[in-house]
Amino acid sequence: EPLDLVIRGGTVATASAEFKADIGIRDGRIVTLAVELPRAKDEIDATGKLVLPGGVDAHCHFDQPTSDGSRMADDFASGPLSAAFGGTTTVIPFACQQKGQSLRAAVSDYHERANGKSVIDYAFHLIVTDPTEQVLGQELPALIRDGYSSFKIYTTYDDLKLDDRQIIEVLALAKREGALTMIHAENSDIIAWLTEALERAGDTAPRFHATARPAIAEREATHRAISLAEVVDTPILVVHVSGGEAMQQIVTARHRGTRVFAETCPQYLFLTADDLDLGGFEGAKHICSPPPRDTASQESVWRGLQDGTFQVFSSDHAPFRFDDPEGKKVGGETSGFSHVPNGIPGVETRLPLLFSEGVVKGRISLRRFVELTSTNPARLYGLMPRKGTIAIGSDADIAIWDPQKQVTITNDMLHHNVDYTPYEGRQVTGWPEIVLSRGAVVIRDGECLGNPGRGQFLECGTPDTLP
Ligand code: DUC
Ligand code: ZN
Ligand code: ZN
Ligand code: ZN
Repeated sequence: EPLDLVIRGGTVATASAEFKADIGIRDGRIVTLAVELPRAKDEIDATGKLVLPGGVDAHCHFDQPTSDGSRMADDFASGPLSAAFGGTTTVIPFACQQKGQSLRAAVSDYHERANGKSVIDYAFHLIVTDPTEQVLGQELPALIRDGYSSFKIYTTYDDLKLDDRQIIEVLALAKREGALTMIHAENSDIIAWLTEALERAGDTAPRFHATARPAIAEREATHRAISLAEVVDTPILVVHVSGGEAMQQIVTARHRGTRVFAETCPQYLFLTADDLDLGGFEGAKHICSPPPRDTASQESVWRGLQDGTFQVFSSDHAPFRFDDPEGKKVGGETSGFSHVPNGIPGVETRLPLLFSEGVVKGRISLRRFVELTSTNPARLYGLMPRKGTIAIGSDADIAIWDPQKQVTITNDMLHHNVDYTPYEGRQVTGWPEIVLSRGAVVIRDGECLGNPGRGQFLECGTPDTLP
């Protein structure tokens, strides 16, 4: 049977190997890998290029309602489109339960939001904010079996956070049902107390967001989350880890034998708290939680990417426009940092930033890059072997990467609906040239060739949390 497509002459990289091979694709899947394949109906010349499994962005927020009157700028069309332009072929955004809402209702709501829009495949993590008896006893176990096998819980934000008892109940359920719990770890009361003190003193400029959410608040909640997971004896994944203090809790726990996984994001490599201090309200562009810290933290995070402390590198794309009363300015420019929606865009720049500063500059290997950005998230969230690798039988989700291309990042070249990028003016080496989703070219030379809605919903299987 003839092949639909051959990707010829490139250097294939997976999490475990780099080799020259042609890739044969039929019906959207990789069916052969060989040194020299016969001609196919369609051919892509990848000579001089890297052929990588498309990125899996396991932490991004699209069209997620907020409680402060703000609105996310990206929906399930623009978010995945922007991801695809940056070499990502699978996104795992969140379906967030509102307090008082059934989890099932939340899931159908997000399916409606996503239906017919995405250009690439997507799954959902749940966000559990209201672990009632109904949710823990019936809804969540059924949803886990239906392909929603990971969920996030919060230790902060009044409308999202769980107390320790609730966290234990949720973790016990994750253990029983074989799900993976992701934890946002920041001590809510420390933040509230510091915020009130800052506001009383009139210190409400954007940079005080970082003062109000110090590393110690993250360290304490990370320690506590790990302790609760140890009591239950179940794995957890700590999301958006910002620096050395929280990392130390994770490393120490792992030495005790706890299965604690960790994620970090571009903002902790490329921004510091000084980026919240740009004069006037400008710094609000970089308000996210946990906040970016200092250059020593950036170095710690790089070390963690090198030494295996981190398994996953995600964007935490949380898109709010800057110059917009439904964005960063929802509370007005003078009402202070505590009224600014938390989050920054980054779904399109995630891979180029890590490739350029990590692989090109020799901080991490190409294999490690693939592992952190594609293979590990696919594995941990139950999408392997369909996603996250280049192997026979896997979906032909592939980024053909030009490792030499020089790009100056500017917001007008990006495809999100946000009116700024935190990385404006930054020079990078390496950018995806062609992106395939299930064997179809969706991006070529800066053009989208895939229709919105061609992306499919993915049911996630059991998370692979073995060490
Ligand atoms: N946590 C996230 O994961 N994203 C945006 C804001 C936050 O606190
Ligand atoms: Zn979070
Ligand atoms: Zn403690
Ligand atoms: Zn997030």
